[in-house]
Amino acid sequence: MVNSSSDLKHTLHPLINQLADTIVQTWDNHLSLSPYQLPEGLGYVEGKLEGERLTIKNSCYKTLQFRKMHLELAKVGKNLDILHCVMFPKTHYPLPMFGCDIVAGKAGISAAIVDLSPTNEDKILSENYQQLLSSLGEPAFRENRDLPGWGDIFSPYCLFIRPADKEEEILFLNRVKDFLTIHCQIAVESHPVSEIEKLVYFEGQKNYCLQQQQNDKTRRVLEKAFGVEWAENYLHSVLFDLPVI
Ligand code: BLA
Repeated sequence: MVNSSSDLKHTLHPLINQLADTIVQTWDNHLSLSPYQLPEGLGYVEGKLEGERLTIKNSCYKTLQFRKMHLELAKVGKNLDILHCVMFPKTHYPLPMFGCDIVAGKAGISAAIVDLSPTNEDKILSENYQQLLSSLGEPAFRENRDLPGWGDIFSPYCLFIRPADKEEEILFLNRVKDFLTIHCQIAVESHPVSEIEKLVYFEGQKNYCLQQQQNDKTRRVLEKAFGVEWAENYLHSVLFDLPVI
């Protein structure tokens, strides 16, 4: 089992590998990373029930501004590859949630999504985020996908597409890098809020996590490989856990 986690990487869709490297490099360029300890036994997991084998590799960090920065790479059977990434700010920093998901099947990437999702009272990104995100210009992708009902957590800058070709895949990768760079730059210059205001950001993060937990597509993949109880625990304690306040 010694090499299994590095082996996984080489079997994934090239965009997932490239994006995983870009995410960690961008984090490392802007922030001072410390390791984040995931719950025991949930860093590298393999499951197989009635369905196909599911292999998951998690990397997790924390910084002064972020409670948890989670990057997950997963492979389901031979043909379904997933990248999942969420940055959870500490609740006394007035910062949105960064989230990114890529799902690649036999026919290529079916879903690529990235957003900076507001957690403040009005659920509107602050002026500094809006200005920098607007300055990136309108993204030009041929196939935009519709958000599901629980997707009301996402901002107007949310990008949810099916890339049409390699060029669009690289365009998406660069867009994610731009979102991350903006987020890291604003985060390092941000100041903590009061104990009272912190509750607003806690509620915002709670709402984000509760909505994400309603994604049946994620839940189904996990349930098929690990069972209902394991999937529920994983969704609550690793993918979308709530901070302790
Ligand atoms: C969709 N997520 C999906 C799909 C699968 C997964 C199989 C369907 C793909 C498609 O419709 O083409 C599966 N995603 C997973 C699994 C994990 C995962 C198993 O992350 C983890 C182990 N999802 C997120 C985050 C976002 C997100 C952070 O985890 C956004 C920031 C979004 N995924 C997201 C959305 C859909 C999706 C919006 C489409 C859901 C729908 O159309 O109903």
